[in-house]
Amino acid sequence: MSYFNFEKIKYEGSNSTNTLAFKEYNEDEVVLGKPMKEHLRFAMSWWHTLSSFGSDPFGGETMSRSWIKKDAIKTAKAKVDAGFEFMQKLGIPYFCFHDRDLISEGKDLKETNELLDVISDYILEKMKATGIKCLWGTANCFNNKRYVHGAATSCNADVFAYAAAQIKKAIEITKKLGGENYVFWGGREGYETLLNTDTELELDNFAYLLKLAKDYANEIGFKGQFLIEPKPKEPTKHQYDFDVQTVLGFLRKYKLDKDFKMNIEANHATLAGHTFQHELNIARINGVLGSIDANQGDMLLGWDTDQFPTNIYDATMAMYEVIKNGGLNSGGLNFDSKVRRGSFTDEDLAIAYIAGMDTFAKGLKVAAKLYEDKVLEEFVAKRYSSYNSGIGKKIRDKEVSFKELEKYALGNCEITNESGRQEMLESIINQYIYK
Ligand code: XUL
Ligand code: CO
Repeated sequence: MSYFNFEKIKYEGSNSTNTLAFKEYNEDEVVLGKPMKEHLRFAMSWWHTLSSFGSDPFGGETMSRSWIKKDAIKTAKAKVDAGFEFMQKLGIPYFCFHDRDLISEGKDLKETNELLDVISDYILEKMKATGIKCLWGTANCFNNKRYVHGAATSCNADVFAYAAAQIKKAIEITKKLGGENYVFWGGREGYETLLNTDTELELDNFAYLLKLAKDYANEIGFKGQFLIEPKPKEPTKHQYDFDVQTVLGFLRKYKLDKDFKMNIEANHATLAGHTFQHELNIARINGVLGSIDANQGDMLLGWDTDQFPTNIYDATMAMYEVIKNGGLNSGGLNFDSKVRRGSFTDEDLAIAYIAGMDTFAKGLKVAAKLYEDKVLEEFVAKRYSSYNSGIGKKIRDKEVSFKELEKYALGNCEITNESGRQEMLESIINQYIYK
C-alpha cells in the first residue's frame, strides 16, 4: 500500500519549474570535498510530519492523513509505513522522534513501555530494509498533564521520578534504533511566576536528572551525543534553557559541559532575540555545536511558528557556521518544521520538504564559495590586525599590566579607527547569493 501519490523526487536543476523536483539539492554533488548529503544529513521530524494535523488554539484539525486508523497500534504502524515511504521518496536519510510520537501512552508506564518495544521492533525492520537511520530520539515530558509544573523541575518529586523513568526508556529505545544523538528539550522546564517557585532547587534537580541520564547512557553503552536544545519561552513564560550562553553557564556550573552539546533551532534563536547565526556561532566557538533543528519563525509573531525554512540568507549564514565548525559530526539538519494550517494536502508536505532541502542546499553552496574565497576571513583578520604586534600582541598574549596600558595610552592620544564596512560586506554576500 502507498500513502503518497507521487514518485521519488528527482534533482532537475535550477531551471526546472516542476514543484515536485529538487532544484538545488543534488545529493551526490560534491561540495568542499564531500557529497551534499553528508554535509546536510537531513532528517524528518516524526511529530510535525506524521502526528500534526493543523489544529491551533482557535480551531481543530484541517489535515486528514490516511495513516490515521481507528486503533492505536494500527495507527502507529501505519505512521511508520507512511514515514518510511515519505523519507524514501524524498531521499531523506534520517528521522528524529519523541517517544510519544511513535505510539500513544498505554494505561500505565509498564504498558506504555511494552508498546514502545513493539513499535521500535517494527521501525528497526524498516530501517534495515531501507538503510534509513535515526538522527536522534527524545522523551516528550511536556504534553501529559502530569508535567503541568515541569518534569525534572517539577515541585512534585513523584513527577521527577516519572520523568526519569520515561527518559531512561527513551534512551534505551534510541540506543536500540542506533540513534546518533539524544536530545533534551526542556519542554516545561521553566516557570510562570517566582511567587511560587524555588528556582535554586529546580535548577539543581534539572542538572541532577541530566547527570543521571548520562550515567545511565554510559552504563548501557549508549554512545550517542547528548544534546540540549535551548529555547527562551513557550510553553512556560521563562524557560531555563534560554539560549546557548545561558545553557553553557548552567552546564559549566554543574560540571556537565564535557557531556553535552547543543541542538540549535532557528525559531528558538529568534525568540531569544538572536539571529540563527548568532546561536550557531556562539555554540561553534565554544565547541558545542552539535545539531540543528531547521525551520524559521515569523518576525511579526512572538511564538514558535516552526515554518519550513525558505530564507536563503539565513540558510547561507547557518551553513557558513557549519562549514567553519568542520561539519556537524554526529548531528544533522532536522526539519522541526510544519506546514501551515491552510496547506493541508499530502503534496504540500512534500513541497515544503523540497523547499527546505533546496534552501539549505543552496545555502551550503553559497557558504562553501564564500569560505573558499575567504571573503569574510580576510576582512576580519585585517580588522583585528592591531592584535598581531606591539601592544595588541601583548594584550592577546595576556602579558600586560594596567600600568603598562596606561603608559601606552598616555603616549598615544590620537586614536584612529577604520570603517567596519558592514554594507559593503552585505552587498558582497548578496552577490554570492545572486550568482
Ligand atoms: C519545541 C521543539 C521540540 C524539540 C524536541 O519547540 O523544538 O520539538 O525539538 O523536543
Ligand atoms: Co526543535
